[in-house]
Formats: sequence, C-alpha cells, structure tokens
Amino acid sequence: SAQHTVVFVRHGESEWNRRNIFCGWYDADLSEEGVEQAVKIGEQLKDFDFDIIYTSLLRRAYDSVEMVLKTMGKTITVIKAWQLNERHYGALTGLNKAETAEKYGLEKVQIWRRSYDVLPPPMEKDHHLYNAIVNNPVFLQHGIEEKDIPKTESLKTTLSRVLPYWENVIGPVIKEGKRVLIIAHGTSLRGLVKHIDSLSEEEIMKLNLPTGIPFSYTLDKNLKPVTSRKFFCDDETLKREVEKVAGIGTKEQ
Ligand code: DG2
Repeated sequence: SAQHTVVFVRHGESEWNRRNIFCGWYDADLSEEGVEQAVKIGEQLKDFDFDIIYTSLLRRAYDSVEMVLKTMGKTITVIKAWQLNERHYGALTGLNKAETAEKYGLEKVQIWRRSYDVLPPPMEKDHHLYNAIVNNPVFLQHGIEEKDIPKTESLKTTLSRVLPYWENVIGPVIKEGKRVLIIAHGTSLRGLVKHIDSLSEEEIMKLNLPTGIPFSYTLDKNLKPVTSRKFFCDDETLKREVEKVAGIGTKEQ
C-alpha cells in the first residue's frame, strides 16, 4: 500500500534554449534566466526531503542540480547518468530551429522534433560540433567514449536507454522508500512521462515540457500513477511556458 512521491524537472533554460538552437548532446551552459529558474526550483522544493537526485552528464542539468542544492542549503547524493542525457539531435545539433524550418519546412522540423520514431539525419565526423561532443571530459570520466555516443536519436531510441535505467536503477530505489528528484531534459523526461502515464505515440507527440517547472507524481508500489503529473505552477503560467517550447521560435534571440 506504500505510495511514493517522485519529482521531475527539466533543467533551467540553457543558452541554446534561449538562442533557439538544437542542443542534444552538446554541452550548453544555463542562461542567466536558467540559473534564476534553478534557484526558484530550489525554493519550491525546499520542504521535500529528497534522499537522492538523478541527473544527466550534461551541465545544463547538473548545474541546475547544484543551484537547487545551494538554494536548499542541503547536501544530497547526486547520481549523474548518461542514460538521462537529452536525445542526440544528430546533424541538427547547432542549427537554429526557425532557420531549419525555413530551409526544410515547418512540418519536417516538427516531425524531427516530436515524432516518436523518426530519426534526425545522423551527425557525421565532419560536423563542426562532433569533436566537442565526443571529447566531453565528463562523458569520458563516466566511461562514455566515442564508440558509445549515438549519431542521432528519436524519442523511441532515447526511451530504449532511459527506460531500463528507470526500471533497473531508479525504480528499485523508489520502492525502497527513498525520496527521489530527477533533473533531466525535454526528451528524456518525455520518455519517462510516456511510460509512467501509458501515453500513446500520438499523445506524447503533443506533450511539451517547460524548462524549470517541477512536476510530481504519486506512484503506487508498482510505480503506477495514483495521481498523474502535477506541475508546481498555475495553469496560466504552464500554458504560456508550454507554448514557448512547442513553437518553432524566431531566428534572432
Ligand atoms: C532541447 C529540446 O533539449 O529541444 O536538445 O534542443 O531539454 O536539453 O533543452 P533540452 C534540445 P526540442 O526537442 O524541444 O526542440
């Protein structure tokens, strides 16, 4: 009969979110606004006594964790896992989203961004960001080498690495009664939401997660939702922030 509250949040706004650029496994920093969002997350979650925080190997996520802990004035175990990384955006990495829509058409770009299983074109070795990604020292520290790094990922292939991590690593910890916070990315979190809420491929296509707004689930002992996701903000704010993510944005930001 045990119930578990689990809190999830997409990292604060990154520099590349702000500039409207496909980011994926590129290691963009938080923007100023993103740092402020992370501080606010810490304030909102002050009364949660988390035992453990899971995040990715990307700084926009683990820097958000640092800001949250600093704001809370707490020391909590942090686990960084590549499985929670954002989807690899392939050859789109580094391109402005609005410019890409002008070039390839809005429909094509929205398929790359939101379809369940269409892969963006792969990132080849001559891509200008290839070396920056494969030589990321944090990936190397965690045993992720060039051969382990995907060339591109869809939501489906992202879920194929997020889900085993949820089921084999995070899930058992939740079932032990530990209070868990997960700070990750738009796509890695949409994968988890699809799984937890048993959403169809059509339903998950329409879901957009805003940066920096936590949401929680109450899960039963089998990690099935007793209450579905609940965002820590009013409906109007949620609607506004979701629309920002859903749209294609502008060229100059
Ligand atoms: C965004 C998601 O991921 O972009 O990789 O550009 O959560 O790490 O900021 P995040 C990126 P969209 O799929 O919403 O275009």
